[in-house]
Amino acid sequence: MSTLTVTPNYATGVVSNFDLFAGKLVDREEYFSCGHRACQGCGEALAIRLMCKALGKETVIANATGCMEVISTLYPTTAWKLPWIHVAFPNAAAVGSGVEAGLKVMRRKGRIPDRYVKTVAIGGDGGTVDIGLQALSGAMERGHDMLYVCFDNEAYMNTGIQRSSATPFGASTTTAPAGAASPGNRTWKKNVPEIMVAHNVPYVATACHSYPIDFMNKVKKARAVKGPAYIHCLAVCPTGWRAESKDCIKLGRLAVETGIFPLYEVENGKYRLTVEKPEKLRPVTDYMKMQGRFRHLGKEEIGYFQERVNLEFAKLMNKVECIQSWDELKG
Ligand SMILES: Cc1ncc(C[n+]2csc(CCOP(=O)(O)OP(=O)(O)O)c2C)c(N)n1
Ligand code: SF4
Repeated sequence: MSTLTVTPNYATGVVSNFDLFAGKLVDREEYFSCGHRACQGCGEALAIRLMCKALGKETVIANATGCMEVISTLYPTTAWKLPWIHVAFPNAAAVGSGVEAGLKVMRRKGRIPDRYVKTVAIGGDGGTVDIGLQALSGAMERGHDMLYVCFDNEAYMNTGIQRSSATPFGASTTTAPAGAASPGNRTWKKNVPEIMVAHNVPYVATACHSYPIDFMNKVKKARAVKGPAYIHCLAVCPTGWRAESKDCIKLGRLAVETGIFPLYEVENGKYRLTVEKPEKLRPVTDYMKMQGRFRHLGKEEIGYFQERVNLEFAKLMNKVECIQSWDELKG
């Protein structure tokens, strides 16, 4: 699969020449097979399938426990057609680092054929932004030739919809339930892509399965990086978001069109929006009203949410417009 240069038009949502090119350029091989046990309309399972197509078969995956591990490996079956290692909740990045280092040494000693195999560590938001953050930071800091992909469904879904530090403000979860005393989750989503940028890794991106070509291009780019790379993929979870399965793709698009989850990449320090910026962002209520987890919110909380989204989007645009790449800075 070569890199697709077609990009979706923000206003129309149309990928120009998609029919002409996509069928030829996207790998038809499935590396994450059907028959797994994900809920209907699971965005995370779709994202995994797309990621695997972009990675291709010379790949090893270390997968922290979470929905994707639970639904894909019910003994004695597996949905994985790539070498795959189940690891504990906190240590996908640590195990990925070990795999990468091990492969390198075994190649050097001639124990395995000298060919390039990409190591990829994956985890949910709980496994990444909370309990796996230390291992992730270590792997990035040590400079392993490894891609880490966080599949962010915005809570600990497989254990019963507990909040994580990636849960959006105001969402009702089982550990941050909305009620008379609380509007649901009280904190703002932790910005892990920005934490990864601060590690000075060569490639950081945000993505969503609702923009499949954009996502696959980013995975391919990250795969080609010799060194650490990080992709933060928003994964719609109809079950935990109290939304309809049929709205999975629409919700991913609305997250982007409202500015709640902008799609961008940071290549050698240079920020770039990867989906055309709309003239005006859609109101956050377009996104919220389709999800039961926000149903209880009043005018005041929605007003705060909108204000903060505007601010975060403006901060990002500042970076896109002003920050130079490392090479440009060297002069
Ligand atoms: C140290 C530790 N604490 C708790 C657990 C139990 N546990 C397994 S998966 C999980 C939640 C995973 O959430 P997330 O990473 O967001 O993935 P999701 O299920 O949402 O895809 C928890 C709490 C564990 N396995 N290890
Ligand atoms: S709970 Fe959510 S993330 Fe987990 S399998 Fe179901 S839809 Fe997918």
